[in-house]
Amino acid sequence: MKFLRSLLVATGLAAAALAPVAANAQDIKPRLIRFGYGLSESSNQGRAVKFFVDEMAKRSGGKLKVKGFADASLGSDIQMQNALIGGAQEMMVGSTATLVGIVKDFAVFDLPFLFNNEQEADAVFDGPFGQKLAAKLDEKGLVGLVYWENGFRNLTNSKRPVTKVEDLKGIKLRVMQNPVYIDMFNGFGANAVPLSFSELFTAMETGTVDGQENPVTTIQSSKFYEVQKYLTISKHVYSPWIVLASKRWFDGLSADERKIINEAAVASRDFERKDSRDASKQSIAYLKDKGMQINELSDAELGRMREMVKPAMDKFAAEGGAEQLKDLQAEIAKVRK
Ligand code: TF8
Repeated sequence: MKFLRSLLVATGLAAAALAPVAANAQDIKPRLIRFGYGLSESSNQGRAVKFFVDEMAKRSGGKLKVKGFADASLGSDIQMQNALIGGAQEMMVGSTATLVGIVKDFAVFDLPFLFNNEQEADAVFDGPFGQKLAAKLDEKGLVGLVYWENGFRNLTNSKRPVTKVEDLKGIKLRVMQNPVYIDMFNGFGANAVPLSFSELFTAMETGTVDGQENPVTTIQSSKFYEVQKYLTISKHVYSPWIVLASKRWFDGLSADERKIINEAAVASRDFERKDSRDASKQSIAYLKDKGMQINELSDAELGRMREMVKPAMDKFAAEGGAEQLKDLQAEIAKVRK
């Protein structure tokens, strides 16, 4: 009898070992994971979500089914963050800039002219500074998994070419719902209008705002060239995206499931950054072809913008951000060496 039982166990083990997908041996339940995002399916954001969907299916033997919801169809960044906190939605990707109502410290990434290039940004976001900030989301009910690249932000508008800061005077410029952006662009002389991304296209189409600022990849994928004539390459802020999970949901998963999600997220990060950077190299030519008039800003002009933005930087520091900014600058200096 005893012999028979161990024979059955041995046979069972052998069968498990022969199972086609290693995931069978792991503690993974069939799950549907709703993953919301604001850009279109054909954008760099959409391509990376698709990559994550495929990666999760592969790594879980098809059990962890991620469904992407594009075009803010589950809500704006802020609405989705709240749905994640409440447990009504599992995952999302969006701007860190829209998280400042939940963890104020993220505002440090909204300060202009911090990073010289993408490699510096990668090192800071993936390093201790970026990880420490992401960990602060935990007690607010969110899990910060990885940072993706949104990119260096540039200005567009429908009124006139912006070749010097004075050209921004009186332009109604949509910004993200974030105090640093509002102060920065008011400081440049524009009229900053905070709006969610999902309302932006219509606002430009109807003339509620004259302009906006976003990376060239987004100006392309969201077809802003249809309603904006002028593009100024200003690269005023390096903008990250962050992939978030609902903590309430994540904590209920098995260790195997959490491991798969973490690893698929890291793979998606590497895919997304490369894909976005490749895509952005084509964007300028594409936008020119669509009729946009494009100009760069001279170094002298960028220097003046740095000067003009000092009051906004000082305000950020005075309102409790001084330590953050000092730490971030130290981290960037370390990376530069
Ligand atoms: C913005 C951001 C957006 C992102 C996206 C919706 O301007 O750059 O493109 O938050 O995830 O609002």
